[in-house]
Amino acid sequence: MSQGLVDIKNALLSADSILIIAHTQPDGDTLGSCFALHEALCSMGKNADICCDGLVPAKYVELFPNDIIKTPNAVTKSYDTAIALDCADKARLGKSVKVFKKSVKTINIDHHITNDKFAKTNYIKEASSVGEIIFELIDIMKAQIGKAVALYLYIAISTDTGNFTYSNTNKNCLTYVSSLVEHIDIRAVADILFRRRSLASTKLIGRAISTLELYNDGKIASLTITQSDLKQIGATSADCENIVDYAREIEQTKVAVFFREIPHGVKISMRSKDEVDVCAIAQLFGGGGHKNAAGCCISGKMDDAKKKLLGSLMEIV
Ligand SMILES: [Mn+2]
Repeated sequence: MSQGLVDIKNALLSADSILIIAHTQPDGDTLGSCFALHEALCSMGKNADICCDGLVPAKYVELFPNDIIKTPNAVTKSYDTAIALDCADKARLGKSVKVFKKSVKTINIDHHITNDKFAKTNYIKEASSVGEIIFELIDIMKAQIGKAVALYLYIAISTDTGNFTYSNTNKNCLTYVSSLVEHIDIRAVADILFRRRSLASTKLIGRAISTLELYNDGKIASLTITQSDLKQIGATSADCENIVDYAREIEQTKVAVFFREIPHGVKISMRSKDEVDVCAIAQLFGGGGHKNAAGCCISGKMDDAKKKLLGSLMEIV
């Protein structure tokens, strides 16, 4: 048992009021972790709230009771303890940073090894997800794991591991999830998380695939969406998420690129396989990311942006 987590358990169980903070542009891990901890603390009679500078994404709305989350502006009282979950740095708190700073005790639980330890108490551990760490914390707290906690932890762990397929999927998280499944209808939840999309994003995938272009013997595959595509289909930028994967999944693709027209320029998402470093290419254009997943923006017209980016890519692939 980790002493760091025991200290956090003691801090939470002796706190008068606790504010749990999710990161901006919240994802399944930060939301699932916040709601699981909130539910566990409330079940033990603690006074806890959740705060987030950002809306719950449409696809998660039915999984999380929306009236529990407070926006930073709606937080009027002060909490003696604030705990940030899945935030690699203070900037990820967004406007919630002002309520975080007001608390006497601040705690930061995260699984990004780049975390800059911005709180007074920091617990940074390499784990599949923060959900995995919250499972351990709830276990140490000896809180009951019922339907709600099981659902939230499953959402956190399954989304951050790409439905248990990414390289961060480990024995720990699979063991924990195996003890959660008796409480949840895994097929129904997985349907919502992984096998359902809006009509607009379905139409957008079709439009994007119809623009497929191949370069360097198919090692580079690109997809393109313009603002008029979005308008015609009635889709939003949120519907463009993961479109690049349709190019990445082609057998011979080494680098997949998704070009999306934005006001005054082009937003570019890149995915690569193996040793191809698309982060280095993104950095040439002022962007960044990881070796196999990176992005940047290029101002100006679509044709010029494509020419510039593909030109650089063709030199390395
Ligand atoms: Mn995470």
